Amino acid sequence: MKYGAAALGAVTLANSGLYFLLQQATRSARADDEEFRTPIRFTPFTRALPIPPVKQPGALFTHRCALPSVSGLNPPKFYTVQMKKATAEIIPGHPETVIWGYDGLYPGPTFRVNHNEPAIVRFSNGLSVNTIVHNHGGHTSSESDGSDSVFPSQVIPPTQSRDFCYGNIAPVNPATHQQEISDFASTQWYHDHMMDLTGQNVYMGLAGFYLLKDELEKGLIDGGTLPSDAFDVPLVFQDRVFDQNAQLVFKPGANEFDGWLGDVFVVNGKAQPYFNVQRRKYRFRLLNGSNARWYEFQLSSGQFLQIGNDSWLLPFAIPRTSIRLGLAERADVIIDFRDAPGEVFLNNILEQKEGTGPEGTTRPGTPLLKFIVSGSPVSGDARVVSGTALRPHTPIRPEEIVRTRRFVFAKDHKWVINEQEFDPNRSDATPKSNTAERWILKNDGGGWSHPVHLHLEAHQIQKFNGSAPAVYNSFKKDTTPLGPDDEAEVFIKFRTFTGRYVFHCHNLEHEDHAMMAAFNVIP
Ligand SMILES: [Cu+2]
Repeated sequence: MKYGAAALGAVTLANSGLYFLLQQATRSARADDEEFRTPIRFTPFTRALPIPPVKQPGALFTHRCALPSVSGLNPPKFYTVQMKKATAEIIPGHPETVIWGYDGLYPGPTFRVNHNEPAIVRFSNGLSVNTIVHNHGGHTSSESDGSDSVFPSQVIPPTQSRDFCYGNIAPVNPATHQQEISDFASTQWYHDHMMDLTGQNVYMGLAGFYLLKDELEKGLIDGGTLPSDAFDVPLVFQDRVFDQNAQLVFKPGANEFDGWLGDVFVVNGKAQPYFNVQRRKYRFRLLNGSNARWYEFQLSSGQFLQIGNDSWLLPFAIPRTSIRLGLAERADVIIDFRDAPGEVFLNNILEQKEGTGPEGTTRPGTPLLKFIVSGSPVSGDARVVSGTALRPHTPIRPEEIVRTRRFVFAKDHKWVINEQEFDPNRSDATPKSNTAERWILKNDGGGWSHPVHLHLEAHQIQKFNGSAPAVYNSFKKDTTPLGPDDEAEVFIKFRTFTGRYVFHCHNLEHEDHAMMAAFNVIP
């Protein structure tokens, strides 16, 4: 017994559905412990990859959302999403797994929305726990950002609903009052962000894609540079543990909240699925939606052509042999199957035995997804190749910086930033609207890895451990992964909205315990 009942007693758990699992926990939850291995065996690549349905707008309703005051906004579209329990077949042959899903789906439905077309989404909570929704990578007003409990009025108690207002705009340049189209986002994802419960709520299934498109991206697609929506596939990668009844097991307190790892690899809610593809280029939005597991993706044949990083298209397409994603990071990639063999595996070559962070790489690694390639190469395929121009990048320049702040991520008795636990009533930074700042993000080491996510705005990595970042990381990011002792210097500009937001480690167990801080953008 490495950790006994005392440690487990500290678990914040407002939900009875998982309580019986906690009662079973009497030992450390290291991923290599026999007790926490899924006892169910299955044959991988026997189930098709699920593609989450596209969320359809519905009838308009009375709301209290304040739409952003920018010119050119179209009338909003209205959506209603019900959070509820359902059963799903995650492991082949076991349709009885209880999940918590947006619209009862795991992952949730995919939003596909357009620039200047606001989405007003009414989220109703049919679960027995508090929830709140964050649209990750979104440029969203403070009232609708879902920045944890810094806005208690956005918390959705059971049986209640709240409206979230997504402007689907780019940040506004204060000099011209025009939107900065260079900063318009593509690949966001929405997920739960409820203080103390985020790890549990996301693990149980509360996550989905939120994909945006503007005139520039539409031009790239309609003009034949990028694949059309039919060949644009979101892929969320997660790891899960199941008990003998195929129910999800979540016991983060058993390993001192280092981070909860699973031993079953799940893509779009299915354990190790296959995907039938034509001989053409596909666009995939790779998302690390795990609680604590990092991935490094590599193909068994061929390579990736990266066209986007986190939410934003890159200025030009960059070939990548492998792509590492920390928690919540995304990579928007093209895979070209025209000359591929009949089977291509997407492998995870990163080893990780503890929730603290990843270890070394191993090849060929673990196959997560099998592509079955058939037919003849299509004609008139998407033209994107290495170096193809995509979205222009407007850098934040050093002469714009008005202030430097330093944030140290470390472990005290809890996970802390600058030696303080999260307090939703405290603002740890008060940047002025329409100014840019330099933030130093430092991991104080100890063997832990912390992917740091800043809400509201993209940031630009200037230096990573004193050097220029890799080219694919040198434009816009919303999450910067820090390994042990790493230090990133980032520039961030605060535009369009004032008010309170959070930044935090995106290892969800670290975030819940309590590696998060609030900033308040002041006029
Ligand atoms: Cu962390």
